[in-house]
Amino acid sequence: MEKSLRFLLSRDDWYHQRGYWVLANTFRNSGIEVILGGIQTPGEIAKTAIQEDVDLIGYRIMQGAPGILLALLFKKLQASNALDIPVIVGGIIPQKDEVYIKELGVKEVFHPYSALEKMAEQVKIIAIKAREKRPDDKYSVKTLTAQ
Ligand code: B12
Repeated sequence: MEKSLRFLLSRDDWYHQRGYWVLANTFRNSGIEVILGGIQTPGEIAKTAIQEDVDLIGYRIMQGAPGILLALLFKKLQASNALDIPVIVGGIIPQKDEVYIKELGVKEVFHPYSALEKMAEQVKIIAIKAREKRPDDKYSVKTLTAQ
């Protein structure tokens, strides 16, 4: 049986919403099931991701502290044995922070003017690879194909 990819999209900021909605729409149009987390703390993101059994977490960060937020998120995921859920990040991410958050475990960072359809294809590959590596009993469905 095939299960479509499920992504959680969360953000840290009330003011800059446009990129978040544009991206949610792009992912949906490319066949991804999108869970809209809205504005969430790292702890809330980890909890929602596990409850909703998602294949990927997308976190939009605008407010200048990506290192702190992501260190917390990975800590929460680790505490729940859920580090196998890949995390991608978008928004305004300074270069020095990008290096650090990738060291923490972020799979990809998307900046302003990233091409939307290309992003969707890239993140699907990240999510599929991660799902293939998960233990069989962690998710009920084992196979899927990119749409
Ligand atoms: C429109 C805009 C606003 C609007 C937002 C309207 C809305 N509803 O979204 C308003 C007027 C509210 C606004 C306010 C402010 N803004 Co403003 N704003 C912008 C602007 C011009 C465009 C943002 C935008 O919508 N782009 C279009 C979307 C589609 O693209 P995007 O957001 O870049 O998203 C791309 C990627 O980031 C990524 N992505 C986006 N979301 C996600 C989510 C996930 C999960 C993933 C994986 C990827 C991803 O994919 C997209 C694909 O290309 C940018 C400058 C710029 N050119 O980027 C400044 C900018 C973001 N704003 C900025 C600032 C400083 C502010 C203010 C603080 C200004 C002020 N002093 O009041 C306030 C915020 C107030 C506050 N308390 O926080 C700075 C941010 C600097 C920073 N964080 O380091 C910028 C970069 C301008 C600048 N050069 O200084 N802003």
